Amino acid sequence: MAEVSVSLFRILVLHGPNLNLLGRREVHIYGRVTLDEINAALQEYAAAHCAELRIRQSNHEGVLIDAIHEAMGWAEGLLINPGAYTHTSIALRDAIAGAGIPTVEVHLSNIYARETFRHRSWLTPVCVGQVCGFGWRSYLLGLEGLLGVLRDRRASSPQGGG
Ligand code: CA2
Repeated sequence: MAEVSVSLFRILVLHGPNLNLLGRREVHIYGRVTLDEINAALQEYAAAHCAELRIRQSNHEGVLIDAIHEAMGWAEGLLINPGAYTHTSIALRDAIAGAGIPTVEVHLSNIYARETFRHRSWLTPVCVGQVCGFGWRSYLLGLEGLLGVLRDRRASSPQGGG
């Protein structure tokens, strides 16, 4: 019988500063779901949708940038909640643009309904898209969108299925 091999979509998931505190502080803004619970939900979704995830959280800009560099050559997609670096980091934007990995930016809160300094993201222009305001579900919606984009790209590539 012929063997069918399905190659998994390799995705790096990055969580930025302070997101390790999720579920324990500021629950009125970010909810009661912990980062471990979000990661478990992402892994479950990935397993059901032909994706392999590597997940990291860091409170340090340079560590996040190094993780993006290290993902070049492995990751086909990047899902990132850059935390407050969204609004400050040209370095993170340059890393995403330079890596050339299709990237989706996610936020738990609706950043446009909050303080004006949160309304600007330096990263969105170099991302495929942004999802915000759906709490922990923003991550799953972002992953769904990212996988859809990667599937389309695979299908229309010369070696792809389309
Ligand atoms: O809504 C989001 O996901 C944000 O990326 C969260 C960032 C914030 O700076 C962005 O404007 C929007 C803050 C993450 C801090 O997370 C905490 C969680 C619990 C307790 C304290 C901080």
